[in-house]
Amino acid sequence: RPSRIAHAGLRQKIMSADAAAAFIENGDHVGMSGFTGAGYPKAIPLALAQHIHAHHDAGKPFRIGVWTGASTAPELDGALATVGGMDMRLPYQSDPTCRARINDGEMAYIDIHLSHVAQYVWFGFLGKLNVAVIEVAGVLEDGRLIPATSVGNNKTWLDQADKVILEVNYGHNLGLEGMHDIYYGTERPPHRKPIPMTHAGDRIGEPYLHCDPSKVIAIVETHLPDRDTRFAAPDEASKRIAEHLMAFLQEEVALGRLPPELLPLQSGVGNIANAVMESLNEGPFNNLQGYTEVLQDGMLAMLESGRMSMASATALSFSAPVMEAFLANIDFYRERIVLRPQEISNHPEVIRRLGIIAMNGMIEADLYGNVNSTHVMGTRIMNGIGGSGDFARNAYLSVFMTPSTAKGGSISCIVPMVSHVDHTEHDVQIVVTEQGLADLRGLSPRQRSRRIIERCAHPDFKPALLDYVERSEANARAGHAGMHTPHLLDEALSWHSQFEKTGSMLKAGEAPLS
Ligand code: 0RQ
Repeated sequence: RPSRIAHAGLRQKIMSADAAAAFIENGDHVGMSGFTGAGYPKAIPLALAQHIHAHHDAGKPFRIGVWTGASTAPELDGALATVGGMDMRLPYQSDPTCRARINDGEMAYIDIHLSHVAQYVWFGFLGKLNVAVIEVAGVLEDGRLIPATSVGNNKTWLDQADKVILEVNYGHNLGLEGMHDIYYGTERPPHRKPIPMTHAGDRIGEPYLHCDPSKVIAIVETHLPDRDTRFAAPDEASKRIAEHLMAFLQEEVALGRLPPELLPLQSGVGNIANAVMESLNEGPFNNLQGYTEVLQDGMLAMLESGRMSMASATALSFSAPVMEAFLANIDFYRERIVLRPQEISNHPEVIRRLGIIAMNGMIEADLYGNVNSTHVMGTRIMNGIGGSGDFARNAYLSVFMTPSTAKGGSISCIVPMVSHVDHTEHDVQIVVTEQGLADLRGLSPRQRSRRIIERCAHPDFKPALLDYVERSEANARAGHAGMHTPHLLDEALSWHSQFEKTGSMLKAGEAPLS
């Protein structure tokens, strides 16, 4: 096969994954590529996990800090978490082993807004980045890099790290070349300039990543596929959520609050978000645009059908069959997809200017519209906030979706008070469950509580929620608390504590807890 490393000097740096991994030292901060299972290094993290394992076997300490774009895959997060090789992980993960280690207290995790990560590193907030490990599709003659299926924080890692290790993955289709738009105009304050973007599809940068060849200490050649991100066929609850949302969007168009082609769409991770995209593909809107961070199967289908004219993202996270269809038609998609660094795909300035419709999943919402996206029962991390906060706070419309119950109906996803807050009442406009949609715009807290219970709560939990609200208000009227956001402080989190004790929230509030 012809070499994908056109730079003669860099060709001298080719070595095995094992030899490359040996450059990474105990205590290093390592910036790895990868965003929602796309474009992450595959051979080096596996080799590194073996090195770490061997050190631990010999009684020697070896743990590193791992910074990425977002979630990766078993070869990276899974392998390093399994050997206890990470002392710090940021900014987002979704790997089961990694999650278990964090929740067991064996490794630290910092859950950061995805748009913040690059600038935190430029500002020096996270300390020195020692090594960058970046997967790319190829290296040009002058040392610039052809990005792979995600951009994430790669520009920043390449710029900020002392040493660079590249994985050149021949499995990535070279038709990706030209799909990326790497913007090099971001400065540190006080020298920042407006980001020159007024449409979701604007190209404001260049198709390649800059890389100082003198920093490259190793190159590993691979031929390995990205994670196969499978989506479940939409279930009844997802279909109902999508229906409520479609009806709402049509009404907003009828009221003149949205143009007929809507505004650029952001769609979160997971099955529900994917199901909503599938519904949008069935009509009635045309000429849609995407301005999102992850392009999943659902949005690609909209590009294919012509329902969506273009989409901007930072990563391609497809199931294997959809990836195959994408590659078979890559020239078509190159005209319609722009892949950007995550500091731009998730930039508050751009999101506010374009007027994004943000649609994200959640774990629970409370009566007043606060949303928990990250913690089960307030203490156990699920994935992380990801980009949901970047979008929710700055969106034209911010929508949060969940089935009304979880775990076979034993948990209400509408609770008196959320057990952890990611998105405050100020950043949440629309809450949707399969029961219905609550439009919270222009409502005071007490109005919101009634609307959320009426529209979104499951019938099994409605009476107890209403009872909680009424008793909270009575308590406030009696002068024991405030009427602005009434709560019974002793009871506000009792649904969660009851779940922890009994495995169910059903009958919460009916009997005092022992
Ligand atoms: O657990 O898999 O063990 O059954 O949470 O729940 O209903 O499958 O929903 O796949 O849409 O994920 C918030 C996690 C929802 C996701 C979250 C349990 C439930 C199940 C998953 P099991 P579902 P989804 C851009 C945007 C934050 C990041 C983000 C997420 C599991 O949307 O990570 O938005 N969001 N990024 O059983 C206990 C509850 C529960 C509950 C659900 N109330 N209590 N468990 N579950 N509700 C993309 C990026 O940023 C990269």
